[in-house]
Amino acid sequence: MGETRIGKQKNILELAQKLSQKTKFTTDECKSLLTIHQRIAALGKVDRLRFREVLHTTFDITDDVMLDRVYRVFDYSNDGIIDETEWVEGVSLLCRGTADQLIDFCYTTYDINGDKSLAREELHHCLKGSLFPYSGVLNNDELEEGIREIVEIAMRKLDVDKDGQITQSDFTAACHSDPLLLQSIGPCLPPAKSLAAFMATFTENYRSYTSEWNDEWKVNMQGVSKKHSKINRHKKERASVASSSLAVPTI
Ligand SMILES: [Ca+2]
Ligand SMILES: [Ca+2]
Repeated sequence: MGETRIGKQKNILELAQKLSQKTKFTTDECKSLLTIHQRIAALGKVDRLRFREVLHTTFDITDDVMLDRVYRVFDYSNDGIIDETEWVEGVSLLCRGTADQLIDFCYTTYDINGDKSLAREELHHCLKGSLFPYSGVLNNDELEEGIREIVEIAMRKLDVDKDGQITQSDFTAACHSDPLLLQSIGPCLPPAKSLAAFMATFTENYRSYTSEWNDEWKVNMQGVSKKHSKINRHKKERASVASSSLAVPTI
């Protein structure tokens, strides 16, 4: 029994070291995340339903359509299970992704058929969750009209070159000019407060959930450095921890 346990710990350490080179987490942080994954998996395989629960309770993603979409993006091997690697890589992106990585994540979430273009049907599918709270108030026709209106607003805002489809470069350009457009097709990222609460369970280097987080993010979007803020000091500490412990530059 003892040997098996030691063997398991060795495997976790090796995997954590490997993942620390592919993500923005240190080996210790990866180990903690792998332990969290083990706890989730101890209750049953981490399939769609279980992972939706995790996204809902831990990351406070509540939109029904977005829960499924985010699960699909995490499960990039497309085998119906969120394995340890998919878990750590996905969480790394949510917790420490750059502005461009987050834009890419949101775009992939919205691009249901994966053809690198967002059509009206995809917007319609993603945005219908936003009107669920009104399903008892509005009748079906009113709901449908409401969704169609929101789709048209999104098209106007995001189809920058006005060719009738939202390409990734349209979306990226739109988000850089207005960061609030990032989740305009559906709330697929955890609120900063939930993210900070989750990160506080396994690392000291996490974003504060004060309004400064949003400021930092907006500055990051514009590629401007903001050296005086407390958050940026955290960021620098984080970067130095990362560069001292990672052999390969993180993604
Ligand atoms: Ca998978
Ligand atoms: Ca598409």
